[in-house]
Amino acid sequence: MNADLFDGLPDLNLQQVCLDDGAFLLRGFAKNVDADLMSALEKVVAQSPFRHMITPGGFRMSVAMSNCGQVGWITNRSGYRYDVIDPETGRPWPALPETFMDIARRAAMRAGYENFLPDACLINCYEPGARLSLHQDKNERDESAPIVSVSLGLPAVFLFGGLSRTLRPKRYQLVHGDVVVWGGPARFNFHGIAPLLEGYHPILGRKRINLTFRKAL
Ligand code: MD3
Ligand code: FE
Repeated sequence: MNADLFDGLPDLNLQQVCLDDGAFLLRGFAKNVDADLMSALEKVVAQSPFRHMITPGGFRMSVAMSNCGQVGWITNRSGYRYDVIDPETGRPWPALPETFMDIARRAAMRAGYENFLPDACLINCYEPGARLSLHQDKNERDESAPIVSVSLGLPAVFLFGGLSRTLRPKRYQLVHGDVVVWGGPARFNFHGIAPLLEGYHPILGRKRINLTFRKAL
C-alpha cells in the first residue's frame, strides 16, 4: 500500500495538527497541486528574480527572496517594509497567480478563516545551509488576518517560539506539500527556520521554497 494511491482524494490523507491557539499544520495539503504551484512560481521569478536582501544591520540574508502580489516585503540598509515596486527591476511585483490565491484561500478556510484575501506573497528560497533566525512578522496592517505558509522541496526544521524571544522554541519538521495557517494569538509568536540540511528533492533538487501569503495592506 502506498499513500500516493490516495492522491486524488486529498481529504483521506490529510493530517491536521493544532500547533497553538489559531495555528494549524495541514500536512500534505498542497501536494496535489505542487506542479501547478511550481509552474506559476517559474513565471513569477522570471519577472522578479530571487535575490539575497540586506538586513538593516548590514547582513546579507542566506535565504533568497522574491514576492508577488500588490506589494512585496523588502529589506535593505534603511529598514524593512512592504513596497509596490520591486527595487531590483523598478517595476511592480508580478500579480498573485490564481493557483497561489486558491491554495491560500482553501487552506485558510480549512483552518476556520472564511474570507482570507491575501494581497502579498513572500517567496523564500533556501539552499543547504540557509536559515532564518527567530523573528516576528509585524509589518502587516491587518492583525486579524492569518498568514498561510506553503512548503515545497527539501524538508526543514521550523522553530516555533512564544511571544517572548527567550521562550525555547518547539521544533516541527515541514516537508514538501505541508501548509501552515497562523492566526489568533500565535500570529505574533517568534519563529524561524534551522539551517537547511543537505539533500535532494525529486522536483526541486537542492532547494526548499516557502510561500507565505499575507494580508499586508
Ligand atoms: C508563525 N518564513 O517568511 S513559514 C517568513 O519557512 C517566515 O520560510 C518561514 O517566517 C519559512 O516570515 C516560516 C511559517 C510561518 C510564517 C509566518 C508566521 C510561521 C509563522 C507568522 C507568525 C507565526
Ligand atoms: Fe516569519
